[in-house]
Amino acid sequence: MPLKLLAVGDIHLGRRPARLPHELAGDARALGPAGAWRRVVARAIAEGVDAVALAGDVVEREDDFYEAYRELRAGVEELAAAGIRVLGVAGNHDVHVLPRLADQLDDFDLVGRDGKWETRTLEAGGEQATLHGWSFREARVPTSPVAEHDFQRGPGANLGLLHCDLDQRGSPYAPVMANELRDTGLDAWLLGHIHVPHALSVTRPVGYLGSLTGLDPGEPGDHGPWLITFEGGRVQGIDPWVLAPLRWEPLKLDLAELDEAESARARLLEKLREHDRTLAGLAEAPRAVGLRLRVTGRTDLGTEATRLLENDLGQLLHEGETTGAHYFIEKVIAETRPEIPLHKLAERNDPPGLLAQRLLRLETPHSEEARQLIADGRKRLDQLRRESRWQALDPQPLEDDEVVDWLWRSGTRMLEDLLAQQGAGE
Ligand SMILES: [Mn+2]
Repeated sequence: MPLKLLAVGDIHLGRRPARLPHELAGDARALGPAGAWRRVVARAIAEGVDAVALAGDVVEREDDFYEAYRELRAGVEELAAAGIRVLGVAGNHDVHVLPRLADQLDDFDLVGRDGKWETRTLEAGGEQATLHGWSFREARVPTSPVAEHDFQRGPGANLGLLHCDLDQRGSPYAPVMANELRDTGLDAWLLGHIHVPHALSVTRPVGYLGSLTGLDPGEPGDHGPWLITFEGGRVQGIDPWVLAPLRWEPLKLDLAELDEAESARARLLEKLREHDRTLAGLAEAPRAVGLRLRVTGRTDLGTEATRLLENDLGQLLHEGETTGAHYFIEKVIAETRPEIPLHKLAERNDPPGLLAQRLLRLETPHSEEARQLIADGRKRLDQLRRESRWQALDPQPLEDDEVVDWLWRSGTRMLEDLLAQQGAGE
């Protein structure tokens, strides 16, 4: 019988998902980290794992003590009652609150308290494994916790559980280089901190578990815990259990040759039916899916269709036939292009021609000409964002693709308007 450990990345209990449509807002807790944690507990028990390990940032903020306490206690008690051990290390978000929680919860074992490495022996059905763990002792740790430590192997396969900033020299969050981890001689390293999961596998057993659930639209795709199995003193399997109750999904909707703007919605539904079938293969299907919709294709109805889809923001669109998941649009990114070929227009020297030439440059965003255009666009956008009335929104720095998106949107709209004006004058 293999030994089964369920490894859980950053949970961030206490955080609520933002941008939920009105009808799901009352469900925010069940859709967020707390709901994801409950799914972990239920499935760990159903699948009969031997231990659950938490890689830090279990709690969002130091003052989320009570909510985290309720959720963590409920889960830990259920797991303990089923004979499942629960271990964890503290990260930079829960450096004080996680040890305090551990003091309250007899069945939660905090490993590596106060920045001192500790080991635990896991055991089941004659199989053993050794877990090495280290916990943050203060919110900022500018040195590598691995560098000065001499790792002594314990029984069975040996794995490290650590919250750290991988390959970010100079980071204040326990910077660790990949070669340092390799040099420890352990068989696997399960890491917390970065929310994008690595493609972990038996041949690539070192990396980030990823956040347990996508905490915002910037954390799209698969999220969940990982099942680590040990047999014959070795790591035998590393498998993701994608089970987050809320999933953020980038989706491309091609509107080429649209007959009327309204048909964009039918195309979207068609696409969602197809997409829903692919989600049926996950360990547990999401209850809600937030779409970042990228509308593409050459159509003169792009602007109108985009406005229609933008009107659908904040509404439930569809209940997946296969999974029952509720779909909603979180954001529409307009990338449709006018039906008139830009290349042909770009040969002209009138205003539409000049505009077409600039839009074409955006097709190769790394070219020198495009970079100049993006830099100019960013300057203009930053000026707007600095105006005092927007300050309360605390704007994040603009990504290149957001600038490109804005240029596309305004440029193609303007081009459509220019061409419409010319058409009217003829
Ligand atoms: Mn985190």
